[in-house]
Amino acid sequence: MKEERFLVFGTGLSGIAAAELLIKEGKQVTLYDGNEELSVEELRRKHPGLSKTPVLRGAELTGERLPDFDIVVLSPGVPSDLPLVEQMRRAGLTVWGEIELAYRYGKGRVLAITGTNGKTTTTTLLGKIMEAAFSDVRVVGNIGVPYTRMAADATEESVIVAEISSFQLETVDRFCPQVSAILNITPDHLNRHHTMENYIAAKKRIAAGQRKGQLCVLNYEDPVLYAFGEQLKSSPDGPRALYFSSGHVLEEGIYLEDGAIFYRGQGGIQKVCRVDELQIIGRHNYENVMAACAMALQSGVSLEVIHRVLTEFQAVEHRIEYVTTKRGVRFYNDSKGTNPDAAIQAIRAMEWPTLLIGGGYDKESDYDLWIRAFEGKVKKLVLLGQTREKIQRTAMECGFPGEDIILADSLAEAVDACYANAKSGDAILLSPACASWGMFDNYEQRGNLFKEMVRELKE
Ligand code: UMA
Repeated sequence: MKEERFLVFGTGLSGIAAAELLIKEGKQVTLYDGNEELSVEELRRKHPGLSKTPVLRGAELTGERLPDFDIVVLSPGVPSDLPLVEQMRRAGLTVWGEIELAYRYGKGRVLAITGTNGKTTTTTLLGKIMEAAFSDVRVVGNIGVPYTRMAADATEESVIVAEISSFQLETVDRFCPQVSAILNITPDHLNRHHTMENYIAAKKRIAAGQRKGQLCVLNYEDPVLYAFGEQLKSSPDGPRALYFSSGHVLEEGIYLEDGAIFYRGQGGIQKVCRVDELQIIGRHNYENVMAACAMALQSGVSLEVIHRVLTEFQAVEHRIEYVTTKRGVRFYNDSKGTNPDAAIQAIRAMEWPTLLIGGGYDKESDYDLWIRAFEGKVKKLVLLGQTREKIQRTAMECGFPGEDIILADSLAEAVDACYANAKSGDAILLSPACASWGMFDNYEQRGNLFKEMVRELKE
């Protein structure tokens, strides 16, 4: 196949990095963006390495021009069934995504993670574990650092830890990670993939190029992924499937039992860690931890190194972030819980009787699903901001006892009310289900203030 003339579709993070990689490789490159308004001058100013690269916008790319190219590299945001892309295929162009391009030009061992939720946490954690064990580790992909940017100077010794989205998987071909993982699959991005079947098929492509001797880590509790694992097990030339489970003790794999994570392989059962040694909480996070551990163990990292990194690993700031423990009461900052969906995840993650601070700016959300997710765990609901009465009404309609609701006029008052009502073994969680505006500039300011107040509380 001729591989000389490339058309890079999209001039965002991914397209720019792809074009720069191809230029470094001495290829002939043209950039294309569907946005007619794109300022070519600004693009060239920001990326001087592309000063001589032709740029086409919108209708400037006509059917007659397509034979000028051999390969089109799609940015993840460009749907692979776009009529223009279909036209390119008909004109004989090979369609690659940026992941395929980076894989073909890059070197090193690739560990790749996909899934609907938890990708970023798992990728970040695995990156840290691998960094503790290997000298050249690159954390790339959907996480925000294009894989193509890291591909050119990677060596055989490099370890590439890649977060891969379903968008990116639509256009892989030979991409072949040494170890892959699919964390979970629930409906998402259906406007792009049209059907759940297409979305699942895209996710499974992470393992499509894998062969015998390689590994695919899958969630035993997810029926689609369990079935996929069994299918892999019955195909002799495909990768080996290894499960992680938060609900079952496995004969082989990594699982949660009695508050600890165990790995069971050929050498018997080994304890990885107790979950109370972790600084991230919630079943969804234990699943992320198990997936990252399985991938690291299969890559030859010792349990000792894994244990050290696991116990040091912190949640993303303001997202179910552990703050401190005082008088036996644990404090969590989930100021980033600015909508009911995010706040539901946070309350689900609480494994203790919880005093919950909620409320804020009114985005006209419905709060009933959030209240129902309390499932008897919330001892006191402390409400503030514009939405406090609205949430109070919804809570009482949903059967939450009115006497356990406290209306506060400030965050300081809310923190004090929680602390006064908490006893050892409880948790205090700031997870407002609302934006911070009206009382704060942004959720970061709200979360930082909460942490400051908590640190000042007397033991
Ligand atoms: N464009 C077109 N035609 C289209 C669509 C886009 O011309 O039909 C052009 C736009 O005008 C724009 C460019 O393409 O100039 C944008 O490309 P892009 O949307 O692929 O964005 P990038 O900046 O290249 O970022 C992409 C990923 N974006 C998407 O998947 C939408 C980033 O993931 C990723 O971090 C980055 O590559 C590096 O690999 C973001 C994301 O939202 C974080 N991902 C989704 C998610 O996590 O849910 C999947």
